[in-house]
Amino acid sequence: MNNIWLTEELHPYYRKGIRVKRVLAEEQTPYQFLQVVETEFFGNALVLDGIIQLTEADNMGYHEMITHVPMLAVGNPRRVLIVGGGDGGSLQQVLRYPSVEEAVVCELDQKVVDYSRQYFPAFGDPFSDPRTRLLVRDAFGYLEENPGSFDVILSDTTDPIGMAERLFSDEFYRLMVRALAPGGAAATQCEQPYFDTALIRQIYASARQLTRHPAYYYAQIPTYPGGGIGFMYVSDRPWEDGLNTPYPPGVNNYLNPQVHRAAFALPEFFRRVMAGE
Ligand code: SPD
Repeated sequence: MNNIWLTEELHPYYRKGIRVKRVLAEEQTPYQFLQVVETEFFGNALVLDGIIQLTEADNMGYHEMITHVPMLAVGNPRRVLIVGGGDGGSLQQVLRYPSVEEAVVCELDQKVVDYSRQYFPAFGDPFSDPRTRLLVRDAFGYLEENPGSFDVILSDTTDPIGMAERLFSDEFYRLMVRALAPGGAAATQCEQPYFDTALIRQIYASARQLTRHPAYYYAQIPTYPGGGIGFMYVSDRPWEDGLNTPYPPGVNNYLNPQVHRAAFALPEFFRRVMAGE
């Protein structure tokens, strides 16, 4: 076993590391420093600007939870928009639904798509599915141009640093909700309760102004800071609508009915934060 560690420092007061076998690819794209590494335990990992985005071993918790919670709540989603998501992990889950007629992926960095297609074959090359439309562009303008258009929107982004910061703003949430069709639902990458409390609270407040049933939920992802990450469910429809919807064809590796319900249970300190107590 060699001694190369990928040490991530997303927060100035916290570090974590995974042991790396070798670097498979690295390139400075027009937007970010992209690496694909082979790790000792987690399989291949996609790393952007030094931050782990996904690994083969534990991405299922992220992609199944960001995707299926809103998709199941809507029931028979036909049009889906993924903001970011150029790795294809969420897209793979979206395309499991026979009801989906079109899945638009609005990803700024073509290189994320290209390298992911090469190094994450388990995603099944969802970009070659005829229902997929890849738009290599910024999502803000696209949301503005498409009010009332999508049954489900997923904001599958990097962390709120640099160019991605705007994707966590009130303005982004306003545009995203405006782009939902009536009865639609969105889920967004919404960070870590311990480290990002103020940001999550601000987003929740914004989502409450815009929709009737926003809710925060959480998934365990060992390679993310704190061992997991949360999502904001944003809709006029309660997330519980999804509890009795049959799963789409294919295999779940993280989501089951118990996990679905439990993901919305918040630890007491964080429940108080969200309740404004
Ligand atoms: N701190 C890491 C957060 C990563 C969120 N993006 C994941 C992209 C997977 N499609």
